[in-house]
Amino acid sequence: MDRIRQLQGLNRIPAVCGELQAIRGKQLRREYKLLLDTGAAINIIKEHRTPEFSLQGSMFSLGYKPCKHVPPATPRKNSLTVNAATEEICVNGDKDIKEEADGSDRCALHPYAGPKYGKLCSGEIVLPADVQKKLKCRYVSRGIPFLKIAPFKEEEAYLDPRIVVYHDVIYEEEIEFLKRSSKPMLQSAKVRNVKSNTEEVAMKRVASNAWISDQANKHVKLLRRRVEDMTGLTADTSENLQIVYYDFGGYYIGHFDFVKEWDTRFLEQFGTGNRIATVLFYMNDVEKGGETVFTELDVSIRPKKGSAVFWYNLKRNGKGDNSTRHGACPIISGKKWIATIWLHEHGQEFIRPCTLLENE
Ligand SMILES: O=C(O)CCC(=O)C(=O)O
Repeated sequence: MDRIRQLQGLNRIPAVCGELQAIRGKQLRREYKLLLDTGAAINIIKEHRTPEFSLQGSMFSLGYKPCKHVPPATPRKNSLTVNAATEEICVNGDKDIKEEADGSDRCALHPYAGPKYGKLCSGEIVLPADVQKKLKCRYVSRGIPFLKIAPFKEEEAYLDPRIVVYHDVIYEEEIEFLKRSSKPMLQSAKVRNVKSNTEEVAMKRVASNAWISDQANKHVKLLRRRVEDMTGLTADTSENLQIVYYDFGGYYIGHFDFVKEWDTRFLEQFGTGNRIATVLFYMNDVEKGGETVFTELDVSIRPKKGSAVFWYNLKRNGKGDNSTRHGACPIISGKKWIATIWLHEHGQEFIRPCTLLENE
């Protein structure tokens, strides 16, 4: 029952329904009752666990109400079918539950998830081999004297738009500091409601977060400096460091990091322009799930402790790049800690000069 106690300790619990099938070793069957913090619904998790936890042709869904079980047509070894019916993660509890003719609820694809979120998370879609073979790894020093001794290990995840992963760029001591200092401040993570111009807890995102504003702290200072070396951009106008913690079942469906042009109120609040780029540090390995997926590009990045992913959210012409829609896959086993820095437009004028070309 430890897992359930752990879940009940959360501010907000995503109900998890589904059947997981173990494919190796001795099977243990467990039934769990989940009480939602709303008190409104009870869900049951049926789990078959083995010491080597693995899943086969299973169905997994997140929501306030149990989803209709439709067995997958062709169960695949070692894979997780997110929802056999829609082949997408379904997020109930929002307005997006469709009523079936027979009156039952059915998981409906969240309109903002992006068409491939579920398939990328289940591993059904992977980056095509012809795209993959063009990707390279390299050492990068960018003429910075210190980096000549200790260059960054850069791995391309996608070429256009460019998404790169830097390995071993956040260290144990820094990770421990960030986890320790953010833990007492963690709260249910919010998303922006454009209509009300407020931040609110929503089923699009199930995670906890905290903001580290202590720019004077030596770890934060060093990390920001490293971000500048990695990206070549200035972090002077960036937002505070955001620490995000996902527990079992936590996720963030497909979304953009840039602010839409018409959301002028939000842009004005920043006062430093739009979020030109994102740097996302992984602070632990995740046992199963938790990949960062780019739903328009078929890119899936597995969290690896110490690495960081970097991409531009804006094109050179200042417009939001719609191909950067991304999300965090549900945590199937384990937990996930990340630290994010959003770099802003102001101060980058000479570093990344703009263009008037429509497509650049
Ligand atoms: O957790 C991840 O992998 C993605 C997080 C994210 O997209 C965000 O916090 O905006």
